[in-house]
Amino acid sequence: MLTGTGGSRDSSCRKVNRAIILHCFLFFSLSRFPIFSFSSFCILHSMASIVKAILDWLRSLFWKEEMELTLVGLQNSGKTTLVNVIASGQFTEDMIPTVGFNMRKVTKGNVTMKLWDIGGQPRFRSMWERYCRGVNAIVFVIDAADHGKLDQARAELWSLLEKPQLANIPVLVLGNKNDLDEALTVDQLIEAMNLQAITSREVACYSISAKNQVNIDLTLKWLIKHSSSSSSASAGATSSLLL
Ligand SMILES: Nc1nc2c(ncn2[C@@H]2O[C@H](COP(=O)(O)OP(=O)(O)OP(=O)(O)O)[C@@H](O)[C@H]2O)c(=O)[nH]1
Ligand SMILES: [Mg+2]
Repeated sequence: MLTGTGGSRDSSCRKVNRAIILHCFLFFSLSRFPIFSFSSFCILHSMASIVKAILDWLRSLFWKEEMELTLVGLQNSGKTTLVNVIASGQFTEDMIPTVGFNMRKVTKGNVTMKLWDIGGQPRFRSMWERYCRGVNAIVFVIDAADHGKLDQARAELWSLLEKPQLANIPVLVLGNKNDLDEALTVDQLIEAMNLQAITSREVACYSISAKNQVNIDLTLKWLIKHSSSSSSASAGATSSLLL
């Protein structure tokens, strides 16, 4: 099932409509009573906003979330670059291929993400499954501009997803390097990776550029949605497939 951005826009419109109706109802109900004037309505409204702000602040103090994610994908696809961009917002051109794995903890708001970044060279691929077990989500990064490696990327993705230990773990497929002219679009990537054929788990696919920081916020949003407390939430984005 394809879900579009329209879904999330509709829901925020509904929220705004509900808020307007609630405010009108409150105002007209209170104005029937002589002691409630427009100014008392405004005072009540500001008090409610202050209480809400205090509750939000208290919630942010006590509500902390931890999640684990594993990034896999062929060598040179941009996994380590993406982790650096998520962690520090910095793009570094000269990257050293990852030997084995890196682990990085990144905190975004109330969510602390433990990011396992595994080397993509053939000799490290046998480690992928082990590091993907039990994580909240698997992030499979593809160099969308490297057409020569797409078949290999698809084979590795499917081989990983067939592992029984990884059943049901949500997967985010990222077509990186969309700043390059030859990069596949998200629809081309969905087709090239045969993502429509995945029926037993949630899959989303975004086109990103770690270099130009394109769709990094969308990626983070999807990841945070899959932290343990909110893992039942569905991904609502242009290229999400809920299969
Ligand atoms: N043009 C472009 N280049 C990128 C982008 N992201 C990463 N790169 C470059 O791609 C190369 C490989 O990046 P890495 O992050 O080392 O790739 P990796 O997937 O971690 O590679 P391994 O550690 O060997 O598995 C580096 O030269 C990066 O600068 C991007 O969005 N656009
Ligand atoms: Mg790396």
